[in-house]
Amino acid sequence: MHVVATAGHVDHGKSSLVRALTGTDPDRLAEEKRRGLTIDLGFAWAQLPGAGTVAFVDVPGHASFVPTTLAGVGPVPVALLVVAADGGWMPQSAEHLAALDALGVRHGLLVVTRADLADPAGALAAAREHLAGTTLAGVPAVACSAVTGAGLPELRSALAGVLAAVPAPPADAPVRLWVDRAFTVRGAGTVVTGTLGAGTLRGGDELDLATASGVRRVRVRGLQSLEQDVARASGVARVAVNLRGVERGDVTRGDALLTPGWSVRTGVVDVRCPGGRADGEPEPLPARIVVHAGSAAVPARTRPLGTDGPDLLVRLQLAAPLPLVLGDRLLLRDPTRHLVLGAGVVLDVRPPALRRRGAAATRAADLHGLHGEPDETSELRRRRVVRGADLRAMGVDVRTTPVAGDWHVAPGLLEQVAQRLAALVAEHAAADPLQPGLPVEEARRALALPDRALVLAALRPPLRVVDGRVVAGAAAGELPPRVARAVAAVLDDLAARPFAAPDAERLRELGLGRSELAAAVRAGRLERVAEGVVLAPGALRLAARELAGLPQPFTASQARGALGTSRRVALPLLQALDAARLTARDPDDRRRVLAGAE
Ligand SMILES: Nc1nc2c(ncn2[C@@H]2O[C@H](COP(=O)(O)OP(=O)(O)OP(=O)(O)O)[C@@H](O)[C@H]2O)c(=O)[nH]1
Ligand SMILES: [Mg+2]
Repeated sequence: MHVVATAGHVDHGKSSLVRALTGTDPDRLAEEKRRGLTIDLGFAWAQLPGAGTVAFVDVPGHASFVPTTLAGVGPVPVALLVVAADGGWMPQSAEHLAALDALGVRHGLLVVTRADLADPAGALAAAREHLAGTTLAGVPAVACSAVTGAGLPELRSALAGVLAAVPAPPADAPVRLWVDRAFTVRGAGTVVTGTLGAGTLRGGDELDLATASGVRRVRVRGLQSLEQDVARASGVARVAVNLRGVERGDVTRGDALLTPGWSVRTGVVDVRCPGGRADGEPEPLPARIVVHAGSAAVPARTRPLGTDGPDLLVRLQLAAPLPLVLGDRLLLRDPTRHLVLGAGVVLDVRPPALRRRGAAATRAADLHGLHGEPDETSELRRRRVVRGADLRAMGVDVRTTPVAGDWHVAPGLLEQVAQRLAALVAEHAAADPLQPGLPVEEARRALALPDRALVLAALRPPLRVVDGRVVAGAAAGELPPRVARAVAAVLDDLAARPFAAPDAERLRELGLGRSELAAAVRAGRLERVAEGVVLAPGALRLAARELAGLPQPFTASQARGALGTSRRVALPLLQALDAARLTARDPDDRRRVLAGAE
């Protein structure tokens, strides 16, 4: 199927032309028929030899209805620009052409109609001049009369030729159906219609319905195309979608049905306005404009960021969020002057806030050279770290593998982070050699990473994580030389009398305070028995072996004698042995060595 939209000034014969081509009057409303004026979008279709089924979206030409016109034209890839032979080029001829140009519509026909009323040559020549320099420059032109039928065969064959050159969009592309009508069908519920530009819709599909108030998951209950029930429809197509569980009041023109996880519903976008403004003036955009995307129209504030060659780089603050992807072409318009300002090509759907002075200029520099192609490498470079799901939502084809979880990072970033992490760990150790390492969370913050998993992904030997802290593996057993010397002296003392733990005075003399002892214990150089009581590594097992030589059970003072130590050490040592399940204490306070302990 092909979908073609009309365009052109009021009363120039658009609806008459659609009726002449399809046999159906696209003006459905009583008021339209009474006033002889199109007020709302009209739909009609026919088989066209050489082109198959062609559906027409007929738009109003009156200046008051331009938003409706754009809602119809927005998602349609082919246009019939209609100019009356007896009317000539008129304001909405110009406004509609500027809109088609901004939207990048390249396929179409110039139709000079009402050719039975005046010589079409003048209107044709004028229109050709206006088309020059737009996306529709050089399209075929046909003169005809909807009343006499003259020129219609030529029009049909020219249209078939144009349609043959329109590339078929990918059927497996994500779906974004901009709603152009929503209504209730008795017994079926809410139905929305639109022009499906690409991708495939199926009965039963789950989709996201994006509206001004939010996004909700909906299910396709039934599908029609051109009033026929269908199981599936692929773009380009006119479709009517019956939605389960959606009230008529929940959905309106400008809302969109989306493949879940694709497109970012955003209120802020950075755009490139190619070639400055459509009217050729180099001046910046007005502060307040209206942004048209698909069938949606929302007011927006503009903030100039800078320029890139002849292009403006602009931030748009949308009054209501729109579901957008990178590369979308927005139509920018000044409704007060009936002026199409041009296109805004979406460069970023999640731009950073502009807080500091000069942030706009920095941002413009970041956007230099970007044209909206959703390129993974360039997105990764600018964003450093981003979730794969977010990239896909922006319209990026994600090909790199995540480095941790769903996190993708800029090329080379992980190596930089790994180096920086090594430096941080070294700095941390230098600042306090007795500290057990840099907490992972602290490292995450210092490295400005969004997830601890990324810190772990950047660990390179000899770094490793012990108890939630990053330590340099080789250094883990090392102590500062001063502490190492003091510990060696303690171990010397203990070599002769392994259970005569150094007393407070000896420890003070050696400069071994609480944190030094803790570091020595962590490094596996001393064994902690109690606060301030340390022995050589393996002392507990050694004690259990000594005590196994006593008649069982034994008293604390027998144990003290056997171990050759003081009460200060023996009592906590026995408790430590109990805790380690090397000994067990009887109710009478005597102990026995447990089997396996010796
Ligand atoms: N003689 C003659 N009259 C025509 C021709 N095409 C349209 N008309 C008449 O021109 C008037 C406007 O035609 P429409 O088809 O309603 O024009 P339109 O462009 O759809 O108008 P809007 O939708 O309101 O913008 C009607 O009275 C038509 O009968 C034609 O080829 N020859
Ligand atoms: Mg009409």
